[in-house]
Amino acid sequence: MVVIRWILGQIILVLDFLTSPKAVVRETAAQQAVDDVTATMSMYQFKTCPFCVKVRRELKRHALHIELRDAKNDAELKAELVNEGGRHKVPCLRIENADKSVEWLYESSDIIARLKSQFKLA
Ligand SMILES: N[C@@H](CCC(=O)N[C@@H](CS)C(=O)NCC(=O)O)C(=O)O
Repeated sequence: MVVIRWILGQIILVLDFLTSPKAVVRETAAQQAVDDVTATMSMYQFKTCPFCVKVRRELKRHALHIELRDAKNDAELKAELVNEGGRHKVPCLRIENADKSVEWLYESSDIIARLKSQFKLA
């Protein structure tokens, strides 16, 4: 089972690499404005999780530079996700608001919808 899962993971990574979307190019000031906001976000993820790949592709497509945190192999990050986010499930987007409150957003589709709405993306 572990071997099959590993093989499937590698296939996902190869397909993702081969079909990787092209990133949008913004003017420097516009990209900086987006980067300033995405600097307050991080995404807890597993490298080969298909739902994480789905979100990572959207991040790349829209040039959203969000820190990726390995919640599978890094015990500290995994504990952070479970204790603060509430579940060991990925992907999960951590958003630090201006008032320092923190949102933990689970579900790949909800994460993508939130980013599209926040950055007014098509
Ligand atoms: N419906 C969820 C599915 C996410 C999901 O099933 N993630 C798996 C990894 S692919 C997970 O976190 N499993 C928990 C675990 O392995 O501990 C989404 O779209 O984000």
